[in-house]
Amino acid sequence: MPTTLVTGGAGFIGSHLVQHLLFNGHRVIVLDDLSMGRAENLPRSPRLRFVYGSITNTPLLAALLTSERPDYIYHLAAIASVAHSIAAPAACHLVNYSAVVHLLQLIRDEQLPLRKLVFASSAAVYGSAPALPKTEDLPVSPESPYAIDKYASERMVLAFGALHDIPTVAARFFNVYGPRQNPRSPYSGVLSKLTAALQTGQPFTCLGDGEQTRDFVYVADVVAALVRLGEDPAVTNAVFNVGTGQASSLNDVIRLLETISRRRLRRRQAAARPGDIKHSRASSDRLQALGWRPQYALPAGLSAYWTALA
Ligand code: NAD
Ligand code: UD2
Repeated sequence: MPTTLVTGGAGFIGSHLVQHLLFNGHRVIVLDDLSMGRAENLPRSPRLRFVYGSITNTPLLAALLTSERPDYIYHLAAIASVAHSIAAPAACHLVNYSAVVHLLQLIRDEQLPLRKLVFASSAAVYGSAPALPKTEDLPVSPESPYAIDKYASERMVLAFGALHDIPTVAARFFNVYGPRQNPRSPYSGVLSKLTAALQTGQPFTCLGDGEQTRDFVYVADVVAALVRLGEDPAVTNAVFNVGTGQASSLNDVIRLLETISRRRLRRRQAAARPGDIKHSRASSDRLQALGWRPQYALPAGLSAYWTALA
């Protein structure tokens, strides 16, 4: 039975990954400080061990790695907010970069027989350059402390892996959506805000004309991508976009959600966010070459999301 450590496993994407791994027979260790995640997000299972703590607590991390000697590590824990990283760059850097370096050093020093370290990166590394679709070999342009830390971590993970023969991979997520995404922060994913507005009848504020486009990828497809990247031994020392390859405008999303929910959105208009990217779309060719295909086109993903919320 493989043992798998998921940092940030009580969060949005992490909790779906944990559920999938348990279903597929893994023993799963979750390390999460519950700063954004929730213990209730985690399924109950005798094969799940939840460790409450921070990835910046190096002695805790060392003890965990020594005692559990995981076969796989999915490193998802991060302060996943661009706004927070701008407000508190030093504190975010400790979580979003320094902890990654400590993790790598511990993996080497403990001589873990690791089958894969999967690092959760972000499409934010591409910045606001207009080229579309975003292919992995485009020049990056990280424009916030969050994006800079993600890019630096990616490079460190891949370079350190190559230096010490540790199999690694970095996954650049595009706009992930689905159940358990927390709508509370002003910078939460737009889909969590839209569904919350439809559920409560509260107004949704559209920032800009709604014609901005994003590559919205359903969380189950992200989990399938992560597991494929984690468990394919031929995949190592590489970066992969995780997106569908299709872009949809906010206006399209709103129309679809209104149809699916049979509710009418109360919509307010406000100015676009300063520096907002107008269009974003992944090239997912590299991931698709491994046999991964998105199973949820936007209407199917939005339906699954809305049904799960009911
Ligand atoms: P999330 O906030 O729901 O999950 C992150 C988890 O990490 C949370 O459970 C949080 O409590 C935990 N965490 C934060 N700081 C920690 C610390 N110091 N120690 C231990 N745990 C800590 O966010 P998510 O959307 O599930 O994101 C998962 C990963 O994917 C993150 O690395 C994020 O940067 C990346 N990502 C997400 C998206 C997206 O669209 N959701 C896009 C690009 C990248
Ligand atoms: C995503 C990431 C962000 C960063 C960025 C880099 C998420 C949740 N955010 O931001 O962390 O990596 O990409 O490019 O994955 N909007 C509204 N009303 C709202 C909220 C949002 O109109 O209440 C708009 C927003 O202005 C944007 C679009 O919806 O044009 C998508 O917003 P988002 O925050 O979900 O995602 P994005 O791509 O801006």
